[in-house]
Amino acid sequence: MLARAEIKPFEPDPGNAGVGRIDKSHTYAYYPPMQDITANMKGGVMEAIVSNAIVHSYFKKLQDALSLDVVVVGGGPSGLVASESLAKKGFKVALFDSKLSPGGGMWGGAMMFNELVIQKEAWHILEEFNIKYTKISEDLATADSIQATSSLIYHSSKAGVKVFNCISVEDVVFINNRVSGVVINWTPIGRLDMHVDPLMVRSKVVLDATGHPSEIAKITAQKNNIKLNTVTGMIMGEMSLSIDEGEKSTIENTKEAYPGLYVSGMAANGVFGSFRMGPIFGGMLQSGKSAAESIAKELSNE
Ligand code: 48F
Repeated sequence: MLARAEIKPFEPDPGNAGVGRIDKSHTYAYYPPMQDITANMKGGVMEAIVSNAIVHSYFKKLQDALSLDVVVVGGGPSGLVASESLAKKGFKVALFDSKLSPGGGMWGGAMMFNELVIQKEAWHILEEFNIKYTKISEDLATADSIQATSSLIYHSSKAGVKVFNCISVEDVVFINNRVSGVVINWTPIGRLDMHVDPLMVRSKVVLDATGHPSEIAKITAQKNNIKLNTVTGMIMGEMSLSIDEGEKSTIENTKEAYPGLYVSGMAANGVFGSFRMGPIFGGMLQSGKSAAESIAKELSNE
């Protein structure tokens, strides 16, 4: 191991291993180099190479995501569209989803009938993501939920979003009255109620796209004795089902809920108090776009 005095700081280069500098007094190891761990091995070389490759690539990806422009929490339709759009605008974005398969409530269509309904206003987003749709009227179309969900995930990753599955955001980083990142842990650790401390990811903005539970806004409000940008200053709560109202307000409610914290999709209606809408997804897709635009505007004005 290098003694502290031997560490010579230099600017981090994402392609290379070495030592980077955080500030005047802190240096850190940057991407430990891929070691040749097979040198003295007799047989079993492939097993070592495969493990080595996965560990090395994963940690490179994770280390690259420790300081970001935007963390998106939740890989449902609104989070996926928002993250893709922000990455395409050139922002550094990671998306964390607690499940093995991101996609949220989109896979299952309605009652597991795997078809979705999407309004005309969002057809351009389907086209952008290369999702086939079938018009059923002048204003409505259906799409296969498997194709739609997988396409959103694929294009979000392809645009440069670092997508992490099986990781839950359990809290936010809260600095100087601003949400400044997230606190993450493996989902099974929470489910098994294991007492294991988390890791932190810093970001300029966090987007709560956790769907119905509005988990990130809820925990931020509960823990920090703050007032959200809602009428009451608190979480207003989701209302019963009303498609037209719910769809319209999802887009209107996609906005900043607290400095550093935006909400989209069903989380937006949960925080600002509006209706659910069931298996119609145009509002979710448009909400993702709208979240990306507002966040990009804030970050560009910095
Ligand atoms: O619920 P979800 O699909 O969010 P959305 O974008 O879309 C809502 C629709 O699916 C549907 C609807 C449309 O008409 O009403 O419900 O608002 O996806 C939310 C994602 O967030 C993940 C969860 O696994 C899901 O994939 N998630 C929730 N809490 C956390 C989380 C958390 N604490 N950490 C990480 N991921």
